[in-house]
Amino acid sequence: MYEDLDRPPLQPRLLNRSLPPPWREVRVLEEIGSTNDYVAALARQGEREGLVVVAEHQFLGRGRLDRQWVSPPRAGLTFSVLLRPPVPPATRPWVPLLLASAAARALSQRADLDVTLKWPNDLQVGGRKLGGVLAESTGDAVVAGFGVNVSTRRDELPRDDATSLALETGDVVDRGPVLLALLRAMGPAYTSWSGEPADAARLYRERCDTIGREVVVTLPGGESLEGEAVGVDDSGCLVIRAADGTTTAVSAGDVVRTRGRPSSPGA
Ligand code: BT5
Repeated sequence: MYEDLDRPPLQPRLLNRSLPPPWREVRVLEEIGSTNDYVAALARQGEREGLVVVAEHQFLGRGRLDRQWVSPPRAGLTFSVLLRPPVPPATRPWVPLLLASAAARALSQRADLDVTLKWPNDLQVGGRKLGGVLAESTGDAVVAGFGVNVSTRRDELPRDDATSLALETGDVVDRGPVLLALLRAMGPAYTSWSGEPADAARLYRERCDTIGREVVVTLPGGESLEGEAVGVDDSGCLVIRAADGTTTAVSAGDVVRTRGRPSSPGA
């Protein structure tokens, strides 16, 4: 029995019915430190691509740059997928971004919301963080971990600018159908991808709400860069144009948007 009626457990049998390729299996774990660590360990042991591991409770969830991903049991979706994309190593970083673009589209349709991407890997609604993606690779495997807040209440979220599907829609949202919608969007996006960075970049730009905004980007070393985010190039870097007209392509960092609305999101 579970006590919170808004948070029913996932049903592996339903989740494993009619999964599109490349997904082979959705494995539901009751509790694990990090689904990314679990899947990466399996990848190193030779696990084939197409495994999806979901945790009902993840107690050591990781974000980028040693940050944490926190979510109460069964409040959100915390899962990782294993892929072995037949593309050169330099192209692999596009795989999680391609999946994130498909995820944003699926969440938008499913919940009737405008879910966009904040560069590089946030799923957001109106500037509020709904989810995030942590991509890691081991050998030729890509492990893409997704955290999505589903029934999470305001007092359970770690930041004021975080949100959940329930908070945005005002409805009770069941995680099972949301996970299926995500996998059904991400599977075909992956299998139909040409492997060309430019094709993944086009899909990513269509969903990226950072482009066209005035931003401050904090770089991993602590420095920051200010200017207009004018695009995301074909290697996934955010291109910033400073007030003096110089442009810089940034490969990692955190974006704080200061103002501006994208004039044409696909540009
Ligand atoms: C991310 O990192 O947004 C990537 C999160 C990926 C989590 C998934 S869950 C399944 C898989 N297994 C893992 O161990 N991880 C992946 P980043 O951009 O670094 O954002 C982390 C920051 O987001 C934290 O420092 C908090 O400020 C904030 N944060 C933590 N939990 C959050 C939540 N539930 N909702 C919104 N923001 C959150």
